[in-house]
Amino acid sequence: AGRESINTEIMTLTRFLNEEQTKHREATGDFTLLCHALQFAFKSIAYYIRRASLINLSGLAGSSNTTGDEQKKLDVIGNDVFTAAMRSSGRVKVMVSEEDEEVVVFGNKPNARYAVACDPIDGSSNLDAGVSVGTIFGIFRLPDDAEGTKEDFLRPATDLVAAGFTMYGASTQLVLTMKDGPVNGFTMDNGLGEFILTHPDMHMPKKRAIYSCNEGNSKYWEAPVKEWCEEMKNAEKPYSSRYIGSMVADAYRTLLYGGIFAYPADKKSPKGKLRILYECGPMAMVFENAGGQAVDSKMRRMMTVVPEHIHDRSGIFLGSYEEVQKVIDKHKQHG
Ligand code: AHM
Ligand code: MG
Repeated sequence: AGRESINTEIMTLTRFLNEEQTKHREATGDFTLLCHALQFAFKSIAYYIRRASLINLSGLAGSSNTTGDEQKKLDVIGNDVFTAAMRSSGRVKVMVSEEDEEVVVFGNKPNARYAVACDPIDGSSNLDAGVSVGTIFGIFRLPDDAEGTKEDFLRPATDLVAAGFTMYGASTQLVLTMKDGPVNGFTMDNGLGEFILTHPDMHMPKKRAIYSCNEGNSKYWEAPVKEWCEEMKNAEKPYSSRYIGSMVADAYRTLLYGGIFAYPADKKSPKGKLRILYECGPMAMVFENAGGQAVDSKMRRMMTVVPEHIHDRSGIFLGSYEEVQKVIDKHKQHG
């Protein structure tokens, strides 16, 4: 019988984080500890999503089971797991979650120097159908005298020290990038219970491949967006289209295969749908660091857009450098 070849030198996320820390002599280890807490949150959320239909977590929050126990919707569980992990890390001063109207302040622990923005389970309308969902996160380093308020988040994504997302799909994927750094992709090995570095230094294709947008909204789109989309369909070799309706899944595919993901602002949603702080900004950082581009519906670089409120929305075009450039050029033509 053939012996299984076993790689005993794998790069786990834990090892990766340790090696990153030793590269920075001034590092205190606080960021590494925060990442360990993130890692635990991802593992837990992945676990609960996999078990969801077995242990009856799907469906709406507030409904009760036969014994009258309160049932929590997965959205709520995801948020609770994430919040608990951030709190217990002792390194996070303040957090914004899509699930909470206000910022969550963890109090004045001496080593809490970070602010974390997250969408714990993005794409949750897909959950009950078993379609991939994920967690999106962005991390800011706070000044030493920061109080931990919502103002700490009203900054552009260029201020993020790290960002990324997970996708709970056929396997659990984690995409992580640091400021001006490479983009690294990890895959969860369920047997080991570890994220393994499977996609080091990701670079996305410069052009073509798949376009991804909700064309059901095209009636409401502005003229340049309509034209841009028509041109992809009428190209000599028309583009392929895929739309899952889970940003993490649509973005992950776009990152690997190339193309563009768009959720433009339109006549129905003049501000767009997706959130600047914990959807657009972190994704823009990942795509730029992988060689792509990201702009909002006014064709501003997404990473420079500053939200006025923590839950502000924006239109977004995100993808291969040249594919996003086509959208920008189309808008310029229209003046
Ligand atoms: P959510 O945060 O409420 O899950 O909404 C965000 C999701 C994204 O994952 C996805 O890109 C988009 O909404 C899909 O929207 P639509 O159903 O309008 O196409
Ligand atoms: Mg979301």
